Amino acid sequence: MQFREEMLHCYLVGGTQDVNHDPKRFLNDVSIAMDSGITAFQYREKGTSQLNQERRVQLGLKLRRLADQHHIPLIVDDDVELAQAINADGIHVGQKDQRVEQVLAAVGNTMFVGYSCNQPAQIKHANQLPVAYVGSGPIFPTSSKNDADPAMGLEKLHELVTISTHPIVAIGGITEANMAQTLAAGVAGLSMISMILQSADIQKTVQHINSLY
Ligand code: 3NM
Repeated sequence: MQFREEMLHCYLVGGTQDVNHDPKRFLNDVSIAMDSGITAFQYREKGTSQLNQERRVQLGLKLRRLADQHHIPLIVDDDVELAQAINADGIHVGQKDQRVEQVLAAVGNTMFVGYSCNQPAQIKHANQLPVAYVGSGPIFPTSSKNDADPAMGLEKLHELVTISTHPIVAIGGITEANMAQTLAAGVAGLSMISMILQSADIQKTVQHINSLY
């Protein structure tokens, strides 16, 4: 699937570690989020995850079918082998992951690449690369990522937006209370784990996010 900037509008990230290590609940919640209108999904099996690579591929293939049914892109976090095994549309690479140049070379034009940048120098580096989008965060404090950097706040986010030639999706601590201000910093979209996966009403939350556009 070809990358389009609108895919960043309501970009859900998640893995089984975000739903009490319960793969059934994970697939069910992701499916509800897709039915409700998320515009992209990133499979991020991280940290305390107990799933081995074989189970990641099995789960990833189910996510592939769900994403196809909903015509939204499936993106894999930091694992070229898994992304290729499940025919992902995109791959997301962080600063602490495999080098972005290596990933770009490995996937060629079979997948689009997203890249995490939260410093001006990193954005300038990304400007030189054929990445599809940049993810910047954390904007606010978050408990969903163990090794997250300190929260940057909205002024710094806006500074990054002014430097980047790629569309930026904001991530980290985004809630229904701060999402409108975050979007007003000039980003192309909002990315979140807990606002959606911990929501008491996933459909209502996704619709609320999409009402900003
Ligand atoms: N990446 P929540 S923050 C996956 O700063 C991830 O790059 C981040 O979770 C970054 O929406 C983050 O629950 C966690 O705060 C986002």
